[in-house]
Amino acid sequence: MTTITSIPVSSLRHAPVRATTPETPARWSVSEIAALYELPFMDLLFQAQQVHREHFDANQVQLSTLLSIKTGGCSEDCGYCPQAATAESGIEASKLMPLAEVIEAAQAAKDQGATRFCMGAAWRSPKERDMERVTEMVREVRALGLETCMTLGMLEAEQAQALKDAGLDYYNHNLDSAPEFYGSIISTRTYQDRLDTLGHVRAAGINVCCGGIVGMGEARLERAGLIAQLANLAPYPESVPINNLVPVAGTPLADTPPLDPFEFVRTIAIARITMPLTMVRLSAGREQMDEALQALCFLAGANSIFYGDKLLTTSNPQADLDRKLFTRLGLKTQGERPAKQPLPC
Ligand code: SAM
Ligand code: DTB
Ligand code: SF4
Repeated sequence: MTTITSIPVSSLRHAPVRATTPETPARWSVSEIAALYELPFMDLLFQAQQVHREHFDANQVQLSTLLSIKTGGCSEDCGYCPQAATAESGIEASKLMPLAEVIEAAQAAKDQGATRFCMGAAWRSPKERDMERVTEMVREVRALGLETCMTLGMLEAEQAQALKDAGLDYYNHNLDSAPEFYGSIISTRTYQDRLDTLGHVRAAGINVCCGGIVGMGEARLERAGLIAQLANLAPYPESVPINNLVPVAGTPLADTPPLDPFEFVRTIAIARITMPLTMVRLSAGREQMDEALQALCFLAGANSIFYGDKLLTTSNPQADLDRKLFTRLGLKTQGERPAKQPLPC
């Protein structure tokens, strides 16, 4: 097993050796990342855009579509989540979705232009009887010519290996926040539990998708702490979803004041600078953003989104609105030529 441990802030205060490969990532101290947050907004975005252009086509986005294959009734107590059994969100617990429905949704996502299909389950961790069914889903979705991603909660080493054997491309498991803030949001699993799962996923040879949520009432230093944890994973994740809290009625975080939108953009920019080769995904919260703010997120280095009218249980911008936005911005999607620029009116 690959053991990953959370890094104490004190051990990170040395000068970083900058490197651009995930295998030899730069070591980022929390204070260095906090200093990036303090930069004038324009300087930060300029730096992020430079890093972005060194490694990516700045006019291209990758599209992943989500499907909740098992919704609600979760035994965990994540304070942001409408699917926790303890949340009074009105979400009914459902059983694991039949394979045929999953395939149908995956085909529809492909037809809309998604290249990756991400299946999420409201579990603490999958049970043995679930493994056969989820591995079958991976095989069938892959057979459609889509990349596959799953997010099923904590995994043991053998479960990660079984998913790898079925052909799983990515596993999503988020650190969610800085270790110092984590305990005020979740009590039913530890930060180390999450790092252990990431270790099993990495050891099985599955690409790691790992990010977090901002706007949960954390301090700027704690946002910096989350980015430090992600950027100092060796290798750092191939894919980093940055979620803006979607405040859902009936959850403990329902009344959290919204984060300053520029602080969200800063977080995207800093993820790009500290993890130059990762796909930075502009994730939950897009429905609450206007198009200009989303464009700023792309300028800051986001190059992937969740695409499709629904996230897991909450809504996401309509796919046709996203396509219109791509056209207006001249963004092309993975495997596509640049969208034609509209004439200025
Ligand atoms: N149950 C699995 C687990 O937690 O590991 C997988 C599904 S869980 C819903 C996936 C991720 O969605 C969470 O780790 C969290 O980062 C994100 N998420 C859940 N509710 C959210 C919300 N209200 N706003 C933003 N992100 C949210
Ligand atoms: C991730 O980081 N964000 C996605 C995906 N990974 C699974 C989930 C967002 C969920 C938002 C709340 C909901 O729709 O239930
Ligand atoms: Fe359960 Fe995942 Fe929601 Fe936590 S985030 S309550 S583990 S579904």
